Amino acid sequence: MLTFHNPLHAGHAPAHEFFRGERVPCFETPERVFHVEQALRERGHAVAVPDTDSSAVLAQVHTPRYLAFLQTAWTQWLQISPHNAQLQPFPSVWPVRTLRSDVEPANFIARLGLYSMDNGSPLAAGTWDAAKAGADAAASAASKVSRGGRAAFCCTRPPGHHAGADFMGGYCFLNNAAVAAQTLRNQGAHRVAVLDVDYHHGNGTQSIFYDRADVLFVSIHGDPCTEYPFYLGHADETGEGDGAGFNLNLPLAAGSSAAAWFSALAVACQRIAEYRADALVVSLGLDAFEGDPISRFALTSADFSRLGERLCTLGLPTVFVLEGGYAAAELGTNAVNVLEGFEQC
Ligand code: SP5
Ligand code: ZN
Repeated sequence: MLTFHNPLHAGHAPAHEFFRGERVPCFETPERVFHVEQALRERGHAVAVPDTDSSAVLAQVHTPRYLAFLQTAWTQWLQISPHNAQLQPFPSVWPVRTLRSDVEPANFIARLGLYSMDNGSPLAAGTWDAAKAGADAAASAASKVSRGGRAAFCCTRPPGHHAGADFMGGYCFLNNAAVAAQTLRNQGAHRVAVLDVDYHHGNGTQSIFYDRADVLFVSIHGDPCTEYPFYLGHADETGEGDGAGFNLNLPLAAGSSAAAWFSALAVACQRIAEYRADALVVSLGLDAFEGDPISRFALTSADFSRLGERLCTLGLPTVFVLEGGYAAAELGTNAVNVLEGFEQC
C-alpha cells in the first residue's frame, strides 16, 4: 500500500512521562515507527515522503492561538532558561471549570496547561517539526486518495487523535486523522467517515467534528469509566446541533475478548455503510493488541489481518493514519497485517 512516512518524526523524542507520580520512560517512542517502516519495506510496500503542505487544513481543524503556541513552544521554553534544553516542560495547572480559558496567561507553564488535557504529552525540541510533517503526511495520503487512489497509509508519530482544536494530550499534538478527513472534504468528498480503532477513545477527533454532519465519527475503545482519556467516549455522546446523530461510541470493558471487539466492528461498519460515506479515514491505533503494555484488549496479530479485510468490504477510498500501539517490536507486523488484509479482499 502506498505509504507517506514522516521524515522528521524522530526529532520528537521526549525521555519520560509520568505514571503514578513517578517519571517513567516514554511509551511513545521513535522506535515504534522504525519498526513499521522496516515491516513495510520488508513486505514490499512503497514508502514516499509527504508532498502536501497541511498549513491551510490545520487552520481549519485547530485554533490560531493553539497553533501559534505549539509552533514556538520549545523556543519559549528555552527563553526561560538555556538549561531547559536538557529538561522537559510539563504543565502543572489547568483552567478547569469556573476558571477562564479565554485569556492567555503570560507565564509559559500556565499557557502549557491552558493548551493541554493532561501531563502525559511531553514536548521535545523537534515536536513541532515532527507533528507538522506528520500532518503533511496525512494531507498527502488524503490528497492521493481524493485523486482516485484506493487507499493510502500515513506512517507517522506523534499520534493525533487525542489532540482537540486547541489542546494537546495523550502523546498527541496535531490531529492527523482530522487533517485527513478535512482534506477529503476540501477536495470533494461530501461525507467522510472516521473510524477510530485505537484502544483509547479519540476524544480530539470526536470534539473537532461533534457539531458537524459532514464527518461521521465512530470509535471502538476501552470504556472511559476505567480507561484513558476518562472524560469522553461514552455511548450517550451522539453529536450535537447539525452533528446530532453523527457520532457513535462503542465502548467495551477493559479485558473484552477479540470476539466482542469484532462484534463492535460489525456495528461500526453497519453505521458507516448507512451513512453512505464517500471516503473513510481509519485512526489506526494498534494498542488493541493482546501484547500492548498499557491497554487491555486481546486482538492477535492475525486479528489485524481480519480487521483489514473487514474494512475493505466497505468499498470506500480509505486513508489509514497510524495512532497508538506500544508493543513496538510487533507494531510493524500488526500495522502491515491491517494494510495487507485490506488489499487482499
Ligand atoms: C495515542 C494513544 O494511544 N495515547 C494513549 C495515551 C495514554 N496515556 C496514559 C497512559 C497511562 C499509562 N498507564 C500505564 C499502565 C502500565 N501498567
Ligand atoms: Zn491509544
